[in-house]
Amino acid sequence: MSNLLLADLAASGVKQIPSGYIRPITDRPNLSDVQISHDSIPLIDLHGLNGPSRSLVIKQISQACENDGFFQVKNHGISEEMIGKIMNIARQFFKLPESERLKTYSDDPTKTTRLSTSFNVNSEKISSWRDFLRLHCYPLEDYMHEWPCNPPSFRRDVAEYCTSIRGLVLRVLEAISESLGLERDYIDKKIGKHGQHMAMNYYPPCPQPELTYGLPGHTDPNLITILLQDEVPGLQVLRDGKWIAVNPVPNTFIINIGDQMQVLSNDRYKSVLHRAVVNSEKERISIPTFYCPSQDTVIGPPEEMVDDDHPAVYRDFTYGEYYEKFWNRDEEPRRSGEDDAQLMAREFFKLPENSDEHRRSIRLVTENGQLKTGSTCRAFNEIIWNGGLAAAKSRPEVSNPAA
Ligand SMILES: O=C(O)CCC(=O)C(=O)O
Repeated sequence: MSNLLLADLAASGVKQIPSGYIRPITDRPNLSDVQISHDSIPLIDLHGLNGPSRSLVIKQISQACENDGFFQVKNHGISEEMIGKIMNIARQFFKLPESERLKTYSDDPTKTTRLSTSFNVNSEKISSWRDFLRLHCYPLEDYMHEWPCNPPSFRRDVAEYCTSIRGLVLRVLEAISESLGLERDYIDKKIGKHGQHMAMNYYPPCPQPELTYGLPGHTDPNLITILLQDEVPGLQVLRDGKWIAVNPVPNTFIINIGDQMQVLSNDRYKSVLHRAVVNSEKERISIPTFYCPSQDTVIGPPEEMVDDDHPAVYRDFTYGEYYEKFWNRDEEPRRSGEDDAQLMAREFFKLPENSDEHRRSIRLVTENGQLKTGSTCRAFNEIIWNGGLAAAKSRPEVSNPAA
């Protein structure tokens, strides 16, 4: 056995998890302390987006993004048949013989198609109970030729799914733009050529689920994530310092705000910590689609979101810069509570609250009534980061990591 993949270790019938998967006592899922209820996150009916109830649905989306960072959607326009097909193809893929799966194995996070295990085997100290296949999928023609061709309908089924999910994402992005008081196509235009990745997560049954995670607490570095999960519970989100189980509702998708959306909303919308736990009985599959800006897109709070009462919380940065920071942080992307959230990648891009830069930017805005508030803040941030701190700090070159 190669030991590269978890599925094969798990299938060998181990009764105890290897020590590399065991979390310290202070960082275990504490499964008995998780809140389980049916209305864990709002369920929004997207049917109303197409008619006179549009503004009502947009309000629901706005509240969910502000309060929960997560919501579920029904009447999203993606057929049950397509949902069944994509789940089936993922299940079939993870049942292929190990030698067949390993054809796509790589531990290099810059690869645009790869099967791997855990989270980032190169940097993490403790492994997670997960294998995953990660695919870049927009534009399709750039990536499809790299995808597995076994099962035989893999490329066709996955391409159809990606196209439909992209349609859903674009409708949701329009609604989110409107909910922030921006032009309907603001985000679409802002994120350059757009990027879309998907993962197929496979969590085998785990003999000691109380000792490990499928995925430890993290926020998503991208713009917005659309998650499909099978009928086995496992996803949990953090609310008010407490983990809440988001149990599966058939034929719905779970949508969550990613870090870039939090920045674009100038912290009005929340990119919330979430995690996946495992269980001893059943394997679980989840299929997130990570929608992203293109690497060269400059992200920062839009002028329209910045005023005297809401100074810009972040400096401008490129998504490529952010993504590199996300993957290359010294510590693991494992966050078990709100305090730890201070260490998340987006913290590196904040304008320090009580620093001279922040105070001066507020003073500039309030003392000069002639100038438009948002642009003044933005202009000042640019001076600070391009000519000031950046010169002192020497910003890292933007490389070309997998987006
Ligand atoms: O499996 C899940 O429910 C969560 C997956 C997830 O958070 C991720 O892949 O980043």
